[in-house]
This record gives sequence, structure tokens and C-alpha cells, in this order.
Amino acid sequence: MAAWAVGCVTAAWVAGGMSVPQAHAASVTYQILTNELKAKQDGAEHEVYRFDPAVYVVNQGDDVTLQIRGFKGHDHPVLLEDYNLRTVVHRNQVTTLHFQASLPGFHRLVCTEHLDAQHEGPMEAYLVVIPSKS
Ligand SMILES: [Cu+2]
Repeated sequence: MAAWAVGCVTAAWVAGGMSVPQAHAASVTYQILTNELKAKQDGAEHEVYRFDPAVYVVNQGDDVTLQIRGFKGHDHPVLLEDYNLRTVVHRNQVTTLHFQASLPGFHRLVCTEHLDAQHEGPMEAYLVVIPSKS
């Protein structure tokens, strides 16, 4: 039930974002935390790092700022694939990725140190750039 409710909220939010007029580029800022989840499995403690939130929807041409606060973990080297933007997020610091959303489509933001389950990940997020109508 909880997962269903979250899915509905996300879907409604994404649908709402797609109805935003696209005549003018906007400045969009997302505030993001590096988060950590822990669970016991088979008697052992496991950790996974995450971006929170992890979905960023913008319109093509928007001026986008991702402010990533290092909250859990030490250093997180991050890469916004396709845009080829890299930086390192440090604990207790806010690191900014600033760019124009020129490439439409679906793009991953990954931490290159926590890429998969073997490396306390996957620590990845998703930038969705809605194509302009022109
Ligand atoms: Cu990381």
C-alpha cells in the first residue's frame, strides 16, 4: 500500500511537470542530500548510499542548479552522464552543479564510487529533460 501511494504521487508530479508552459526557459534548483540506508541481511549489516530526492524534471533550455549536500558518507565523486559534468560532494558541504538543460531525454547522475551493490550502491539519480516544442 505504501509503495502504491508513493508511485501515484510520483506519477502525478511528473504529469504535472509536463504540463508546465515551455515558452520561456526557467531557472530550476533542486536541493539534494546524500543519504544512507542500512539493513541487516543474513546477520550482516549492509549500507547503501542514495541521492535524496533522486528524480529531477526540467524543461529543455532551463537553467538548472543541483545543490548537493554531503550529509551521509565522506566523499561522493559524481558524474552527470551525457552532459559530462563531474564534481565531488564532500561531507558537510554543499556542492553545486550548474548547467543549461540543452540535451532532452533521460540522463543519469551517478556517484562513481558507489555504482552498484558491491560498492554500497547504486547511488544514482535521474534527470528528465522534457524536449522543447520548437
Ligand atoms: Cu557516493
